[in-house]
Amino acid sequence: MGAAGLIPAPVSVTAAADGGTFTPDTATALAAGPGTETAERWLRGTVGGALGLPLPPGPAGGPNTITLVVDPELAPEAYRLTVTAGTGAELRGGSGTGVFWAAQTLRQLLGPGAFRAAPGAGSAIPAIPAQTVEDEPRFGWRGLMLDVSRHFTPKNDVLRMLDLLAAHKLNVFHFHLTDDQGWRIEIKRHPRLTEVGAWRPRTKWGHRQSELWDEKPYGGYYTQDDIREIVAYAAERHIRVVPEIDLPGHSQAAISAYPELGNTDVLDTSQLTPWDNWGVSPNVLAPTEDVLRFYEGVLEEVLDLFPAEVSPFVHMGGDECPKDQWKQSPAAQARIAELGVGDEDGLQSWFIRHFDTWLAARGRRLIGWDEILEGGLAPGATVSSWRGYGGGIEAARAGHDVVMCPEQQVYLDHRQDGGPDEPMPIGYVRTLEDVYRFEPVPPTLEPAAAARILGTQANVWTEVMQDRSRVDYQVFPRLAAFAEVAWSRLGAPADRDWAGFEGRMGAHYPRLDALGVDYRRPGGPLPWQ
Ligand code: TNX
Repeated sequence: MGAAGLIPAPVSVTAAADGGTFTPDTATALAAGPGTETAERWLRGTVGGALGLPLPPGPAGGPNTITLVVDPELAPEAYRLTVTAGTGAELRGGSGTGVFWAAQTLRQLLGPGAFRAAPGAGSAIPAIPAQTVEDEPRFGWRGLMLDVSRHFTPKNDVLRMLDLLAAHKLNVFHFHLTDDQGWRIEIKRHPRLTEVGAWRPRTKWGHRQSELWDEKPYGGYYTQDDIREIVAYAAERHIRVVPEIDLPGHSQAAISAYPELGNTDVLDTSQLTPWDNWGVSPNVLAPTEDVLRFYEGVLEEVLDLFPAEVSPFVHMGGDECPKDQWKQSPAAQARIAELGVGDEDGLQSWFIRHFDTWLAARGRRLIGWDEILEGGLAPGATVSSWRGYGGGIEAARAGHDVVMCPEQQVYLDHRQDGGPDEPMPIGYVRTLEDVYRFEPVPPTLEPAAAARILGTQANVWTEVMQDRSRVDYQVFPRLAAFAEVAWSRLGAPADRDWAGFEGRMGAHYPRLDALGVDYRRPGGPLPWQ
């Protein structure tokens, strides 16, 4: 274990033979080479602000200087961080992204004070031992999915979450923007999606300790300017944002805003409100050309808000689409015959294939939950494997890209202890150690198929998380273990150095404390949680 307790663990840390140290002080300069602007701004603003260091510009390699360099000899996300006794630190990355990850490591070496918003009283800047850190991520897709539909995450809390992802070297933010219980993104050509679809009349679900049942209206949404701000803030931190517009199920909020989107021959959809209950609404989209046109209009605005450089991927959901309404609807049955898609699974596949083609024509890629395998996978689709590994294995063997996020392993809404005091006691028990032993690539997978696994993400469904502190509690500290699984090469689950990780967490908790994260304490929930 490195003395600084780096998380995620780097490839290697080599202590310098001279045993000396480097202590940044007010004279420390920042020398930023071409392509390192994001790391420069972040170091000056975030670390400089925390420690009260102005970090004025200076010449590369100058005395007492932090030097940032892009070196194309390294892989784009790789970096080498060299701390030289008495002299300074060099952050050398394969691209601006690698330099940015090196800056995250430097912050950890600078101690918990570097995680505050301003210098704490008497917080001295620690001496950093001279050393070289070599590092490179295992996976290119290291993500977190946040459900902002079941409970709305205010914009500033989203920005804060992006900061927390960057601090853990995670680089994909999957933004679950629509669901039965609320539509959260402003769409100018369909204003009722947020005027009506963002507000449910009440919240009719709850758990023993979570007190969620509420007769009051609930909601919220992001304006297009909010979305642009979130996307720009993420890009500045080398995080890609993948928007999700979920269809053809999980669509009751949209149908309540525009009743013609529903199966009007079996239900008077004009009476719907966004779903006020837990679980999956039976009210799904009607399989019509008009519905496709409506969602193409939505996607045109989404593509404009989430440029391809930020993410080529658009998530179209496809999960848990109840088929009963299509079975009962004469219009849907007629469409099955007319389209020649065989059955209701074929209809679902027809939706996804349409948007796969539509997105591809615009230079984008469709990603969807593993139910999109049912009825035939769209040719260009990438699969988020959530019902276990099976869907991901099948898709990877068929030559599709895959993001592994099995609910049994990395659903952070699920409880982290089996005891009676957990404030949100749902789902599988997944302790910090369980997450640490999660392996995204099934060992039985042939190498060619394993190469299709882009990476992994943890998913945060917010049915039982009504505010920031609940989200913090469920996500941390498990996200630290998850980040290490996604970034570091840890070997087979049984061989992982859990004790070593726990030891490094001893250095990580004070960082989370300095950041004001309401994480679950190792001993269990605090009395008010
Ligand atoms: C399944 S994962 C869902 C979500 C729920 C979650 C609760 C997925 C694609 N669908 O709609 O929120 O379980 O754990």
